[in-house]
Amino acid sequence: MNHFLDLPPEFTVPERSWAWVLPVPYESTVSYEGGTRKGPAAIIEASAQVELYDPVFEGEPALEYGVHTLLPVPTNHASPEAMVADIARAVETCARPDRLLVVLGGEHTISVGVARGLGRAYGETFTVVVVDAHSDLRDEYEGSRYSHACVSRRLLDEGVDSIFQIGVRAISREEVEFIRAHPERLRVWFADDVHATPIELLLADLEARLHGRRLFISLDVDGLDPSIIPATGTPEPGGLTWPQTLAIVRTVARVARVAAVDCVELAPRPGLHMAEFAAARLLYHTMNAIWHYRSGPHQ
Ligand SMILES: [Mn+2]
Repeated sequence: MNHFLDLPPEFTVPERSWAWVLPVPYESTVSYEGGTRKGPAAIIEASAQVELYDPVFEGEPALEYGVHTLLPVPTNHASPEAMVADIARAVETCARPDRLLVVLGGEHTISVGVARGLGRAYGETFTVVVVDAHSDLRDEYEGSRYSHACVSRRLLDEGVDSIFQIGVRAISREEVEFIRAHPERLRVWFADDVHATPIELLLADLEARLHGRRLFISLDVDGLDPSIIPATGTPEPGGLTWPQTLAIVRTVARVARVAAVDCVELAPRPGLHMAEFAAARLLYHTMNAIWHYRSGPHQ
């Protein structure tokens, strides 16, 4: 099996690795076009091409912290609920305060299992930062409460205290009403507002609301513009730019206590390697930022 970043073996030893990568190639409720089950393997394969030198942090952080890649969580075909329970168990087993968990999906439903597993492992309430084109706040979609279109709603049910969504640009009327009714638990930056506002205002809002919070970051690749990551089930034009996305993850890493990151909804397409490569690079930079700021004043 391949390892994330394809590091020399001495940097992938579990006990000595700060970052643990957990592949979850789960795909069941995707509504438009499939392929997310192939996401984790594609991201891991593409990650071998990522330069270890990160110009922002002026070093090769992966060679400082080490990256261990776990075996994939097997798909439980019984039901989405059963799969979420399996993911929660795997996450609970791996998650520790002195470790960063990086979960590779699969469809967005897996984030519900990540939230539950983290909650159990830490015995703490979590905040979630979600980069996504969609609000995913439907209570039910196409007959399932565990559809990828219901993820954020289920995260709230899992005891997540609040969700900070960035990049939303496809949303239903009922979701807008739900957001208006729950201002204390939902903060949404629509993509149009991100584009129309100096980035400093968004970053200041992130800092004000997330300072010192225990949280996890959920990166739905469709939050970025499809010109960067076109290989996803439900692409939406007008997404976040690359610099906006990196500035967001760096700020979150600096101000909050990040326990885990997931990357979901990548559906690899032949000939579009740029998509999984961008996802791998985004993850590596996110990991580097969390490592860089891990003992910051908020810890
Ligand atoms: Mn999405």
